[in-house]
Amino acid sequence: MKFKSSVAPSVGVVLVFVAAVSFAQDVKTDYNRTANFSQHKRYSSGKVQTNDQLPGGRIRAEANHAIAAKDWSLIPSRVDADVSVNEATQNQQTLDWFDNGFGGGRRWEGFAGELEGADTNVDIYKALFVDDLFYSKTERFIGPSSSSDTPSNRADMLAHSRAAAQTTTTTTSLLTPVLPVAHPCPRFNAGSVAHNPPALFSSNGVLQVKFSYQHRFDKDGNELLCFMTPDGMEDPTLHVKPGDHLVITVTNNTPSTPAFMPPLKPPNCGNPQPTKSSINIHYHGTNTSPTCHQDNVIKTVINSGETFQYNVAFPSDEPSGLYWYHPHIHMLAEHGVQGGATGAIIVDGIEGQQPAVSGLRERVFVVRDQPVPGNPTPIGNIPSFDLTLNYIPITSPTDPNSNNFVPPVLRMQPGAVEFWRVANSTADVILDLQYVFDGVPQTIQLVAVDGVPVNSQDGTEPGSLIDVTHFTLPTASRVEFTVSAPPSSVQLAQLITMGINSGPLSIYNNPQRPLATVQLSSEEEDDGNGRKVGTFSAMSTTQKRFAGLGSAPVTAKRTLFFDEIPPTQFFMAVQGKPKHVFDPNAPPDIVATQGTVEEWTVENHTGENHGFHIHQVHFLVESQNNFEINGSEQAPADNGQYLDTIQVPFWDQNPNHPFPSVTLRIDFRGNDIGDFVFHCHILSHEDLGMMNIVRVQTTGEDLHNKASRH
Ligand SMILES: [Cu+2]
Repeated sequence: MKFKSSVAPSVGVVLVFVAAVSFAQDVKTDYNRTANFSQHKRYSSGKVQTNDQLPGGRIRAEANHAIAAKDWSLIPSRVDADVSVNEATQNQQTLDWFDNGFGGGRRWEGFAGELEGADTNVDIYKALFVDDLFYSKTERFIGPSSSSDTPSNRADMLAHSRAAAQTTTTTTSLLTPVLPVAHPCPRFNAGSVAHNPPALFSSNGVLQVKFSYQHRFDKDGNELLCFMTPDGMEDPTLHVKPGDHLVITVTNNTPSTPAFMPPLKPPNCGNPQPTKSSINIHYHGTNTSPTCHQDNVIKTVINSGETFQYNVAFPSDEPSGLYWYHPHIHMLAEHGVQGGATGAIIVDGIEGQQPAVSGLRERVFVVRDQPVPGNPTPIGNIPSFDLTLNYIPITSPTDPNSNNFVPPVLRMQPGAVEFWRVANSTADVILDLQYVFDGVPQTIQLVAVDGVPVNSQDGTEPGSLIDVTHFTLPTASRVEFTVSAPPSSVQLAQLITMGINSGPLSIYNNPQRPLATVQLSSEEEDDGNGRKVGTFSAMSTTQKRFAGLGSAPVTAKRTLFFDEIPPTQFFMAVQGKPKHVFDPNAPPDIVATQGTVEEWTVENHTGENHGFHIHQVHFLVESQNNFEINGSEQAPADNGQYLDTIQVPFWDQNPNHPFPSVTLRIDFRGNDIGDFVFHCHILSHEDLGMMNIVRVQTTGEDLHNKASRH
């Protein structure tokens, strides 16, 4: 049987064919995918493939919702675990699904293309199988797998959609919409010279920002998303000071789309009904409040045509460093972040905590990910996702054995020492940064991790820098460090990310690749956004939000763990509670008391890497456990620092090996009370349910609740 792609029929032919297959129309009706049908290809076998250009997360999210909402169990559990022993059966099942209807998306294309050679490359097959299996089933979820429940479900969704369209909160109606701007979401060509993103600075304690949330499609059919200011800045870096208010008025100027999940229960924040074009903004890493109009992601929904205002109060003890903002609608997080609607936040004044960076040239590098053009099979040097640096793509080779990556160019003056501030703003790509001269790793000096200057909270002032030769940067983490320009004798100086082993059950291929090539240039570069760190005048004594965390008494110890029933159900589980995919309407699995410190051990029970992130607070990393026995290395320099995101690498599946874990002190001593989330920050996993809620309440609330229960 050969499914090799050879025919690219006209749109008309495809639509006729689609109409002949009954559930294809249901897909159209329910999910407004008409535009994507023009992408269908026919294979010589006469089967049709939905070469759906939507990124994977959105489709997966739909399937996940369908499963949760309808209690379907169409996907065999743990299918990936026995692919190798039961391959013939799985092969046949997959082919049956393919024969029965639509394969679901670009991964199917890869699968079909590989099918002829599948026998000779079990690894490729296995890697693709999990995703393809899922995608093929996804289409069945969306189609009428049961003739009785689908129409009522569709009616429910349309009803939700209509209700949503009529809902206008008092808050939104009083605000003046931010008008869309022309030519949104511009992007650079490969090989461009890297400059800092545009930047906005607070004054008199406030940074006022207007954002028009917009989109467009690139030449490969991928949706690009961005926050544009009225004067045309794209996702600018937002500079604030401790104690400032960040006031963002944002209008969602993307097209209206149908509801895709049940409405959120009150209390709501904005629209109660999520749609596929909903937006909100998370202020990642900031120690701000999880209440509505601040850093609330669970209930904040801003739909097409709606305007919403944030007023985020940064605490006066916020450490200086690099944070970032990104959309955080559950099930759409991967799509929003890979679309590029993300930017840096800098709490200024780091020279007061790390005088070593006083007056240095500052570079802000926002590293994002996006689909590889043409969606080739990820293998060898062909990654699962391309990276970009400040919107300059790092193009990948088309030959898996080639090393022909094209990185951006970075111009440095000879002899310069610079301060580099790197945000891993990818959805799914773990980075392991290294600065390399002619193949030799250079020592870089760590200044801050996840927005907190290293050794600044408990150590003697000033916080001493940490020398490392590489740094593991999980998705959503930030690292800030100083580097020196290469001597003129160096032929090739690059910032690279080393390859990542994501684990035996991971679908992601993360090869080593360059992020930027340094060119010496004698000209002082001023691109209008270039900027130097402030000049040191006095040590800051007020930015010790986390001081004393290591010696504070621990009031509760908990064990949490990552678990999966791949390919669709991902869990951020709390030991002692039933594990479940994320439900925004569910009560929190952890209730903590304001003013306390807890110790959480977070285990990985799966065969792929995850990254633990908690909103609103940071944690002190006490230890990284059982990494080596499972085939991973501990992240250098993380122990003893205050992070908001940390990688927990894969369990190697050997039942004699203990699970890899991290032990963290979680700091609930701050001002922030309410419900907020902790989750895997590989966003495809978060979209599939790997998220949970913690409630921080005051002692009084705690007593009241106990009294009312008994
Ligand atoms: Cu994960």
